[in-house]
Amino acid sequence: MHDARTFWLTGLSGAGKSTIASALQERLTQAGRHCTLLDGDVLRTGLCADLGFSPESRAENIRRVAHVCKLFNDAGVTAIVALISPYAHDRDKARQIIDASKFLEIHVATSIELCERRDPKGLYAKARAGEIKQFTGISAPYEAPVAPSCRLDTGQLALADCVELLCRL
Ligand code: GGZ
Repeated sequence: MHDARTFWLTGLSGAGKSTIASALQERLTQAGRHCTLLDGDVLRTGLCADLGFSPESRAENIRRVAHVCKLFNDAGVTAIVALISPYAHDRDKARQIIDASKFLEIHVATSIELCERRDPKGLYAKARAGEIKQFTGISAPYEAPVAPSCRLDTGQLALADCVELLCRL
């Protein structure tokens, strides 16, 4: 029996976090592992619908999600998180809440140039035009992990390779 852990994917909007997270979920499920996907985009329509993008709101977002991960891990379910989670301090708190031995910090390290070129939802264009404030990478900081469990650059790696690397952790 595998120990349930938390794969915490951090990176810019458009970096590929959600795509990798859902491919990993499919792969683990096929292998018979119980797992759940916690995607920032989705959580912000429900559990975290009251939160914005100030540093305080992001900290609260991450705190809530970390507690949910802990509940899942304690119940034997692996959690796969896709959150920008731009502040190192907030990710460190998530690591403490979840348990350092179960927390895998995955940096989806796609360059901002590529994320902005992809701009699947047009958010970078809006941020550049000043229509979205505090946008990560444009008008709000992103603090890259210093020593992540794994770094994935979707400009260099295919999706299947990303999943393979995560399965080896
Ligand atoms: C960053 C924003 C912002 C601002 C809206 N900054 O790529 P998406 O569009 O689909 O997912 C992003 C989502 C970010 O939510 P998170 O919960 O992951 O953020 S955090 O961990 O920092 O709390 C993005 C969209 O919301 N979005 N405004 N200002 N991303």
